Amino acid sequence: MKLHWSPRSPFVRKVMIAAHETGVVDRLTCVRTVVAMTAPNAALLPDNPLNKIPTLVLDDGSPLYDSGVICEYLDTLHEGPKLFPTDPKTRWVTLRRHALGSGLLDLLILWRNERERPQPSQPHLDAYAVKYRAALNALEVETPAIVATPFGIGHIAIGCALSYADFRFADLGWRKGHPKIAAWHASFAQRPSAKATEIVED
Ligand SMILES: N[C@@H](CCC(=O)N[C@@H](CS)C(=O)NCC(=O)O)C(=O)O
Repeated sequence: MKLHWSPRSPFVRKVMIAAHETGVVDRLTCVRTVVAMTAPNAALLPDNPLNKIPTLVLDDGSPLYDSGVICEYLDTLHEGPKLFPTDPKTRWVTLRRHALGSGLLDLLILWRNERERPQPSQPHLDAYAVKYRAALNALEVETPAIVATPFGIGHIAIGCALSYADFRFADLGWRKGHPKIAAWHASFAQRPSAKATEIVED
Protein backbone atom coordinates (compact mmCIF):
# COMPACT_ATOMS: atom_id res chain seq x y z
CA MET A 1 0.00 0.00 0.00
CA LYS A 2 1.24 3.49 -0.83
CA LEU A 3 0.96 6.21 1.80
CA HIS A 4 1.25 9.86 0.78
CA TRP A 5 3.46 10.87 3.67
CA SER A 6 5.48 13.70 5.18
CA PRO A 7 7.75 13.51 8.24
CA ARG A 8 6.23 16.63 9.84
CA SER A 9 2.50 16.11 9.37
CA PRO A 10 0.78 15.33 12.68
CA PHE A 11 -2.11 13.68 10.79
CA VAL A 12 0.34 11.39 8.99
CA ARG A 13 1.85 10.65 12.40
CA LYS A 14 -1.55 9.40 13.61
CA VAL A 15 -1.54 6.85 10.78
CA MET A 16 2.07 5.84 11.38
CA ILE A 17 1.44 5.30 15.10
CA ALA A 18 -1.62 3.20 14.23
CA ALA A 19 0.49 1.22 11.73
CA HIS A 20 3.10 0.49 14.40
CA GLU A 21 0.51 -0.39 17.04
CA THR A 22 -1.30 -2.78 14.68
CA GLY A 23 1.91 -4.33 13.33
CA VAL A 24 1.28 -3.43 9.69
CA VAL A 25 3.91 -0.73 9.24
CA ASP A 26 5.99 -2.94 6.92
CA ARG A 27 3.06 -3.11 4.50
CA LEU A 28 3.24 0.66 3.89
CA THR A 29 5.39 2.28 1.22
CA CYS A 30 5.74 5.89 2.32
CA VAL A 31 5.98 8.38 -0.52
CA ARG A 32 7.13 11.88 0.40
CA THR A 33 4.29 14.19 -0.70
CA VAL A 34 4.62 17.93 -0.23
CA VAL A 35 1.38 19.76 0.49
CA ALA A 36 0.42 23.29 1.39
CA MET A 37 -3.01 24.83 1.81
CA THR A 38 -2.12 27.49 -0.75
CA ALA A 39 -0.36 25.21 -3.25
CA PRO A 40 -2.34 22.14 -4.41
CA ASN A 41 -0.05 19.26 -5.39
CA ALA A 42 -1.02 18.01 -8.88
CA ALA A 43 0.42 14.55 -8.15
CA LEU A 44 -1.81 14.10 -5.09
CA LEU A 45 -5.12 15.41 -6.47
CA PRO A 46 -5.99 12.25 -8.48
CA ASP A 47 -5.77 10.24 -5.23
CA ASN A 48 -7.28 12.91 -2.97
CA PRO A 49 -9.16 15.84 -4.51
CA LEU A 50 -8.92 17.61 -1.13
CA ASN A 51 -5.09 17.77 -1.46
CA LYS A 52 -4.53 16.38 2.03
CA ILE A 53 -2.11 13.95 3.55
CA PRO A 54 -2.27 11.28 4.79
CA THR A 55 -3.80 9.57 1.77
CA LEU A 56 -3.50 5.80 1.45
CA VAL A 57 -3.63 4.05 -1.94
CA LEU A 58 -4.60 0.38 -1.66
CA ASP A 59 -2.99 -2.30 -3.82
CA ASP A 60 -6.00 -2.23 -6.18
CA GLY A 61 -5.43 1.52 -6.71
CA SER A 62 -8.36 2.77 -4.64
CA PRO A 63 -7.62 5.66 -2.28
CA LEU A 64 -8.56 6.09 1.37
CA TYR A 65 -8.57 9.33 3.35
CA ASP A 66 -8.73 10.99 5.94
CA SER A 67 -6.46 9.90 8.83
CA GLY A 68 -9.31 8.46 10.92
CA VAL A 69 -10.58 6.38 7.98
CA ILE A 70 -7.09 5.11 7.20
CA CYS A 71 -6.47 4.18 10.86
CA GLU A 72 -9.77 2.29 10.99
CA TYR A 73 -8.83 0.44 7.80
CA LEU A 74 -5.41 -0.56 9.21
CA ASP A 75 -7.23 -1.78 12.33
CA THR A 76 -9.05 -4.37 10.17
CA LEU A 77 -5.74 -5.89 9.02
CA HIS A 78 -4.69 -7.46 12.33
CA GLU A 79 -6.04 -9.73 15.03
CA GLY A 80 -4.60 -7.95 18.08
CA PRO A 81 -6.35 -5.53 20.47
CA LYS A 82 -8.40 -3.09 18.42
CA LEU A 83 -7.76 0.67 18.23
CA PHE A 84 -11.44 1.12 17.33
CA PRO A 85 -13.47 -0.85 19.90
CA THR A 86 -16.67 -2.47 18.68
CA ASP A 87 -18.37 -2.61 22.09
CA PRO A 88 -20.77 0.40 21.99
CA LYS A 89 -19.94 1.41 25.56
CA THR A 90 -16.31 2.18 24.71
CA ARG A 91 -16.70 2.81 20.96
CA TRP A 92 -18.58 6.10 21.16
CA VAL A 93 -16.41 7.60 23.85
CA THR A 94 -13.33 6.53 21.88
CA LEU A 95 -14.65 8.14 18.69
CA ARG A 96 -15.48 11.33 20.58
CA ARG A 97 -11.96 11.46 22.02
CA HIS A 98 -10.60 10.92 18.52
CA ALA A 99 -12.72 13.86 17.36
CA LEU A 100 -11.40 15.99 20.23
CA GLY A 101 -7.75 15.20 19.45
CA SER A 102 -8.13 15.57 15.68
CA GLY A 103 -10.21 18.71 16.11
CA LEU A 104 -7.54 20.20 18.35
CA LEU A 105 -5.01 19.46 15.60
CA ASP A 106 -7.22 21.17 13.00
CA LEU A 107 -7.51 24.15 15.31
CA LEU A 108 -3.75 24.40 15.89
CA ILE A 109 -3.02 24.22 12.17
CA LEU A 110 -5.56 26.97 11.39
CA TRP A 111 -4.21 29.05 14.26
CA ARG A 112 -0.64 28.70 13.00
CA ASN A 113 -1.69 29.69 9.47
CA GLU A 114 -3.54 32.72 10.78
CA ARG A 115 -0.75 33.97 12.99
CA GLU A 116 1.74 33.69 10.12
CA ARG A 117 -0.35 35.84 7.77
CA PRO A 118 1.00 39.35 7.16
CA GLN A 119 -2.09 40.84 8.82
CA PRO A 120 -3.67 38.22 11.08
CA SER A 121 -7.32 38.62 12.04
CA GLN A 122 -7.43 39.32 15.79
CA PRO A 123 -10.96 37.90 16.23
CA HIS A 124 -9.77 34.63 14.68
CA LEU A 125 -6.63 34.52 16.85
CA ASP A 126 -8.72 35.23 19.96
CA ALA A 127 -11.29 32.56 19.09
CA TYR A 128 -8.56 29.94 18.46
CA ALA A 129 -7.05 30.76 21.86
CA VAL A 130 -10.43 30.34 23.60
CA LYS A 131 -11.10 26.98 21.93
CA TYR A 132 -7.56 25.75 22.60
CA ARG A 133 -7.91 26.55 26.32
CA ALA A 134 -11.33 24.88 26.47
CA ALA A 135 -9.93 21.74 24.79
CA LEU A 136 -6.97 21.57 27.22
CA ASN A 137 -9.28 22.03 30.20
CA ALA A 138 -11.62 19.31 28.91
CA LEU A 139 -8.66 16.94 28.49
CA GLU A 140 -7.42 17.70 32.00
CA VAL A 141 -10.84 16.85 33.48
CA GLU A 142 -11.09 13.66 31.42
CA THR A 143 -7.56 12.38 32.08
CA PRO A 144 -8.47 9.77 34.73
CA ALA A 145 -10.95 8.17 32.30
CA ILE A 146 -8.45 8.42 29.43
CA VAL A 147 -5.83 6.63 31.56
CA ALA A 148 -8.33 3.93 32.52
CA THR A 149 -9.28 3.11 28.91
CA PRO A 150 -7.26 0.59 26.84
CA PHE A 151 -5.01 2.35 24.32
CA GLY A 152 -6.89 3.24 21.15
CA ILE A 153 -7.48 5.80 18.42
CA GLY A 154 -8.59 8.44 20.94
CA HIS A 155 -5.23 8.25 22.69
CA ILE A 156 -3.39 8.46 19.37
CA ALA A 157 -5.23 11.61 18.26
CA ILE A 158 -4.88 13.35 21.62
CA GLY A 159 -1.21 12.41 21.92
CA CYS A 160 -0.44 13.68 18.40
CA ALA A 161 -2.27 16.96 19.07
CA LEU A 162 -0.36 17.63 22.29
CA SER A 163 2.96 16.75 20.65
CA TYR A 164 2.11 19.14 17.81
CA ALA A 165 1.42 21.85 20.39
CA ASP A 166 4.96 21.24 21.67
CA PHE A 167 6.37 21.36 18.13
CA ARG A 168 4.66 24.48 16.79
CA PHE A 169 3.32 26.26 19.88
CA ALA A 170 6.05 25.78 22.49
CA ASP A 171 5.28 29.37 23.59
CA LEU A 172 1.87 28.24 24.87
CA GLY A 173 3.42 26.04 27.55
CA TRP A 174 0.32 23.82 27.52
CA ARG A 175 1.48 21.71 30.50
CA LYS A 176 1.07 24.65 32.89
CA GLY A 177 -2.24 24.19 34.69
CA HIS A 178 -2.77 20.76 33.09
CA PRO A 179 -0.61 18.38 35.15
CA LYS A 180 -2.76 15.27 34.70
CA ILE A 181 -2.89 15.27 30.92
CA ALA A 182 0.80 16.29 30.90
CA ALA A 183 1.66 13.17 32.93
CA TRP A 184 -0.41 11.02 30.58
CA HIS A 185 1.32 12.58 27.54
CA ALA A 186 4.73 11.75 29.04
CA SER A 187 3.75 8.07 29.13
CA PHE A 188 2.30 8.26 25.59
CA ALA A 189 5.60 9.70 24.34
CA GLN A 190 7.45 6.64 25.71
CA ARG A 191 5.48 4.15 23.61
CA PRO A 192 7.68 2.60 20.90
CA SER A 193 5.13 3.69 18.25
CA ALA A 194 5.34 7.32 19.43
CA LYS A 195 9.13 7.26 19.66
CA ALA A 196 9.44 5.80 16.15
CA THR A 197 7.29 8.58 14.67
CA GLU A 198 8.39 11.65 16.61
CA ILE A 199 8.25 14.87 14.59
CA VAL A 200 11.51 16.78 14.63
CA GLU A 201 12.81 19.90 12.93
CA ASP A 202 15.00 19.18 9.85
N1 LIG B 1 -8.93 15.73 8.36
C1 LIG B 1 -7.70 15.41 7.69
C2 LIG B 1 -6.71 16.54 7.89
C3 LIG B 1 -5.39 16.29 7.16
C4 LIG B 1 -4.59 17.60 6.98
O1 LIG B 1 -5.08 18.70 7.24
N2 LIG B 1 -3.38 17.42 6.50
C5 LIG B 1 -2.57 18.58 6.18
C6 LIG B 1 -1.11 18.29 6.48
S1 LIG B 1 -0.81 18.11 8.21
C7 LIG B 1 -2.69 18.84 4.69
O2 LIG B 1 -2.67 17.90 3.93
N3 LIG B 1 -2.81 20.10 4.27
C8 LIG B 1 -2.86 20.48 2.90
C9 LIG B 1 -4.13 21.19 2.53
O3 LIG B 1 -4.99 21.40 3.39
O4 LIG B 1 -4.27 21.53 1.32
C10 LIG B 1 -7.16 14.08 8.21
O5 LIG B 1 -7.47 13.72 9.35
O6 LIG B 1 -6.44 13.37 7.47
